[in-house]
Formats: sequence, structure tokens, C-alpha cells
Amino acid sequence: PQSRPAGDDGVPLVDVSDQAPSSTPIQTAMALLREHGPVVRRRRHGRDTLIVADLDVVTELADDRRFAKHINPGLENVRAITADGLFTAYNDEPNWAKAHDILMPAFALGSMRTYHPAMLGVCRRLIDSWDRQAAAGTPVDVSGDMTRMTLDTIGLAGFGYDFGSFERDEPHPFISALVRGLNWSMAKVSDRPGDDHTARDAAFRADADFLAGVVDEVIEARTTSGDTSSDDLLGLMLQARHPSDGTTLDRENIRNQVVTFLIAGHETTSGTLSFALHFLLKHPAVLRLVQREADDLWGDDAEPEPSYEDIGRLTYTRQVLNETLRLWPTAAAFSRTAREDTTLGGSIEVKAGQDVLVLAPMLHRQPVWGDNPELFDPARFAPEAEAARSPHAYKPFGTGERACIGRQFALHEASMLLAMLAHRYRFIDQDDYRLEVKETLTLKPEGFTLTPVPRTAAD
Ligand code: MNH
Repeated sequence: PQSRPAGDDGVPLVDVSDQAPSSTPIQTAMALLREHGPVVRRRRHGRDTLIVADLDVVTELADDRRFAKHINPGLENVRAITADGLFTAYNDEPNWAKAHDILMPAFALGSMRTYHPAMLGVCRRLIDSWDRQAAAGTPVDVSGDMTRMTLDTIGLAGFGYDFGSFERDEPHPFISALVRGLNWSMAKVSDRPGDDHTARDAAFRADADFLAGVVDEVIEARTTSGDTSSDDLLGLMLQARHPSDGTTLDRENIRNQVVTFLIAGHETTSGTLSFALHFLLKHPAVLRLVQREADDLWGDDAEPEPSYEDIGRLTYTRQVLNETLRLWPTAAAFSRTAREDTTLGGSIEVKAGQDVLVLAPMLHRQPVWGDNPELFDPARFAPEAEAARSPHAYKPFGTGERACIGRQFALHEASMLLAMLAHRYRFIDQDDYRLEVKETLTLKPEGFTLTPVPRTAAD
């Protein structure tokens, strides 16, 4: 890349037009910031993107009065699948506020009580599968199994639909199409002007139509069943009327929301669980503490029945997940846009409508995290440590009114599974696994396996 010294505003400009499209754009951007500092202007084919990780700059960007969510080129491409669903809606699209208002109560902490039994059922599916592998002494495909688990969870808890992922060797066809669709959205961002992508784009259209068709069947099954309960996301969307105007969401928007939840609700959480298991495998003392916490709740009960309340008591397990999302926030970047012409960081001019990319993995490695930010240490999330730190130093769930709606859902599901796994198994690192981070639209450990061994009284 062509790097020029800092301009008048002190921001290094790096032209990457001559670089081949990267299959790891987040890690490539991380390397750029490691080399040039926490604020960089990246130029590609004449288009500039300001990429930031500096705490003061991110603190300014988090002010919803000055900045708002920006639908960046990647999300713009995802709109071909999810249109005005919550995640990809423009701020001023009426269906954003409408769906947000209708769905918020379904994501409040207390609502996890409703999803808890479905989540627990799916944890048991995973454990049954690991028990079989443990008996055979074969390693488990961690990312594959975490994806099976989170997909079945959002399907059952959200829509009463069973993907039956543990009965399949290959991913569910819906997921294969989804993954190809998301890869298309990501790859398209680095298209070079003039290249011909007709065949690729046609294949994408076929996948997008297939996804819509599957979701329409799920909705159709519910509406023809005569089931008018509203205790899951689908029921709520079909029944709930907006508090102020009394209307419901239209059918096409419901389809966009269902696809949105299936995308947003499973890859991110599954990546988080996979990274967390990687860290537990490499940090036996941390694993011990998670086991202690689980043992305190469930003793040596081989088939514990975690209650909804138990999950709130898994405070150390929660710290492990927080620290995992510090080092590898699985939805690694989000974009902000200026509402008016303004100045960032004292000298960087930003025009109204201009976008700024926040690179969370680098924000999470800034000096506010101490002088050894690469070290995995869940004590960083002890209550006193958290209280002493700026809330803007940590943004794995985005920021402001467009922050993640599913945070409690993800953390409830993930802490339950992690604690249940630590309670039941020790983990053998049979391949001396070295972390390699694979990027789709989200991050996950590539080729990560471990061998679970049921714990005995001596463990
Ligand atoms: Mn989630 C938005 C990260 C789990 C549903 N999510 C976001 C954003 C981040 C994010 C970051 C903001 C993106 C942006 O500003 O452009 N989400 C995560 C992570 C996990 C996660 C790291 C798991 C760990 N998300 C979930 C789950 C669900 C979900 C689980 C649903 C069941 N997330 C959403 C939705 C949005 C979102 C919906 C969009 C919210 C909005 O804009 O109103």
C-alpha cells in the first residue's frame, strides 16, 4: 500500500487500491491500525474510509445527538437479503422504529425466562452429541457444533422452528445459502470497477430467493396453525400492535425480521462460544474458576437442570464471555455517520453524511486496557474494574439506539452452555491448536477441535 504521512488533520492516509481483496478484511484493518495508529484514513479506488479505534474519538462517535448508525457498504449489500429488517434498516425507515418498539420487550432480560426452556433443551442436544464423541474418543468440531447449537436455539426460541442441526452432518441448506449470501455481501465490497460478476450475482439471487421461500413457509405454518400465542418473536410480530398507531408489522417486513434474527442471532453467538472455549482450553486456571462456579450451583449432579435464576448467578462465566468479546468481538466493526458537519478529535473534519468505521478489536486493545492488552484476563470485568473504566472502551454490541437488541439473549444462551460444558467435561487440546481467525461477516476460530472428557470426582 501507498502510505503518506499525516495530512493537516494528523491522520495517516493509506491507499490500498493495489492490494488484492482480502479474505480477512478485519484482520487486515487491524494490521493497518497497529502500524499507523488508532485513526487511519484508508483509500480504496478513490474512496476514503476513516477507520478509528481511539477511545476519545469513539466516545465522541457514541453521542447519538452528533452521530448515527451508518449502513456501510457491507450492510448495504446485506440489504439485498434483509432490506428494512432491524439490523440493516436506515435510521429514518419507518419500519425500524416500529419493529424496534414492538420487539424491545421481547429482548428485555425478563423475557429470557420464556426462552430458557428451549435454550436448555438445545444445550442438552449439544451435550448428548459431545457425550457420544467423548465415548468414542474423537475430537469435536467446536465452531461447527456451536453453530448447530445457536441456530437451533434461535429457531426454536424465536420461531418455534426446529432446524434439527445435530441430526445433520452438513449444515442445514438454509444455512449454506445464508453463508454464501453473507460471503457475497462481504466480497462485493472489494469488487474492482470493470470486473464482470454476472454469474456470481445470479447465484446470489437464487440463494436470496431460497432464503425468502423458507422463511415464508415458517410464517405460513404459524398462521395456518391457528396458533395465536405471542410468546415468541414470530408470534409477537404477527400479533403485537404498535403502542401508538395500533398497526402490526406487514408480512414482508416480518420476513425481513425473521431472516435478520437468523443471521444476527446465531453466527455472532456461536463465534463467541467458540473463542471462549479456545480461551478456556489455553487458560486452565480460568477453566477451574468456571468449573468452581458451576459446581457451586450444581454440585456433582450429572444431569443438572439449570434454572433461569441460576444463569444470573454465573457472574464469573459472564466475565469470561465479556473478556472473550473484548479480544475477539465477533461482529467486529460498525459504522457511524455525522448528522451535521463536525470536527472529530479536535482536528478531523467530518462532513454531514460522511461515515466512520469503528474497529472494535483495536478499540479493545487501546491503552485504557493496560500495558498487556493481548493477555486474556477475565478479571478485567470484575465489577470494580468495570466501574473504573469508560463505558466507551468496550463496544462488542455496537452503540446507542442501534446497539444490539439480542445482547441478553446471546449472553443467557452462551453463559448457560459454557457453564454446563465446564461442569461436565475437561478439555484435551489434542492438536495443540493455534488460533487462526476465519472471517465471514463475523469472526470465528478456524479448524478448532478439542476432545471433551467427562469429569470424574478427582477432576
Ligand atoms: Mn446483535 C445489532 C453484535 C447477538 C440481533 N449486534 C448488533 C450490532 C452489533 C451486534 C455490534 C450493531 C451493528 C451496527 O451498529 O451496525 N450481536 C452482536 C454480538 C452478538 C449478538 C457480538 C453475540 C455475542 N444479535 C445477537 C442475537 C440477536 C441479535 C442473539 C437476536 C436474537 N443485533 C441483533 C439485531 C441488531 C443487532 C436485530 C440490530 C438492532 C437495531 O439496529 O435496531
